[in-house]
Amino acid sequence: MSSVTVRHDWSREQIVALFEQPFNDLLFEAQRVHRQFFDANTVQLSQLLSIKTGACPEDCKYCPQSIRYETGLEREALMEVEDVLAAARAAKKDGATRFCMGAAWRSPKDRDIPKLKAMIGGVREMGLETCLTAGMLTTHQAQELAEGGLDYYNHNLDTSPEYYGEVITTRTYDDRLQTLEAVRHAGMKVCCGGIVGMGETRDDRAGLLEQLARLQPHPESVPINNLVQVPGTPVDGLPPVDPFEFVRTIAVARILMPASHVRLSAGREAMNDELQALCFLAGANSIFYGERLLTTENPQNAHDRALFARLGITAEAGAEGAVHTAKTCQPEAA
Ligand code: SAM
Ligand code: DTB
Ligand code: SF4
Repeated sequence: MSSVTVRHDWSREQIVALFEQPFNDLLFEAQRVHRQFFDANTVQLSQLLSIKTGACPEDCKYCPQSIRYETGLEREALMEVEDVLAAARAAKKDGATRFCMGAAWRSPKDRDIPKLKAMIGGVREMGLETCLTAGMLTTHQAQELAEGGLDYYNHNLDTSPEYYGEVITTRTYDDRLQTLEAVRHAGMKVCCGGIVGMGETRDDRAGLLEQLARLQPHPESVPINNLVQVPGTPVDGLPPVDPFEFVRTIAVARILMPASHVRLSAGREAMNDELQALCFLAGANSIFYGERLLTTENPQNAHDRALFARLGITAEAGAEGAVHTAKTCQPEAA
């Protein structure tokens, strides 16, 4: 069996050719790659918290938090540090190893940085990995956050460069790449992925993965979101992507970025257990855990624990070795 090397030069044609393989061949290859870099039965658990909700000036067509769409979401100011830390404590108790704080901003204001640093420092002291997603960053802001102990910054490319203009007009693809560059420059780990199901073509999905695989180094964490359709957003009501095409997207991400954690991200609430199991088989080895994403629902913890137990999956140990093993998670019904 040939060993896998980490490459940054995949062409669009090569990536499309991976997508076009028979499903079984693609999953077999993804699983082969996965096993060279990871324990195939371990999944990392990240928990999200919306620390500042709604009224975002950007026009991302998928997002319930944009002020431009009537989604019925109540706007909320930046949370208090103590409330964020209480949520992080609960997430840790439930077994999450990374706590991801999300703010509905175009970019943070410099005056917000000290409060964000206090949140980051407090979460880190609990032994959780820290992640923030708060829009575009300047080089200086990225450095400040890194000094505050931020492990990961999440900033997605969302889709291919060609389709991007159909989804967002208030910031460019290049703006996003610049923020990713600032994050890297400051020495933080990159969490960067995209969304499937916004009316894009397979070529666009290949284009997104091509851009991600071109990043040097690859993002350590690659969230693949299945669009959560929210009434009031312009993409609500689009035909959902064929579930097998979603699994293919995960498998191709795994093959292109063999050493990265590929996260089966938003959209699990609308998936059955069998589809999620196929995503794990395709090489997904991280999920958002906890009953809420940012503003929409996610599966119940008990359900996820039961699914892990049925599949013999173990949650990845955190820095302090906190684990929820398949052995300790009993299925709801044997
Ligand atoms: N405002 C910041 C930004 O956009 O850079 C951070 C928060 S934003 C909600 C983080 C990511 O969530 C987006 O880039 C997008 O990929 C994802 N997202 C937002 N709404 C979604 C939806 N309805 N379905 C799936 N993913 C979504
Ligand atoms: C990511 O790629 N997905 C997460 C996280 N990064 C911030 C957000 C998903 C949001 C889904 C819609 C919502 O709950 O508002
Ligand atoms: Fe704002 Fe982020 Fe939503 Fe875009 S994805 S509208 S930037 S919160």
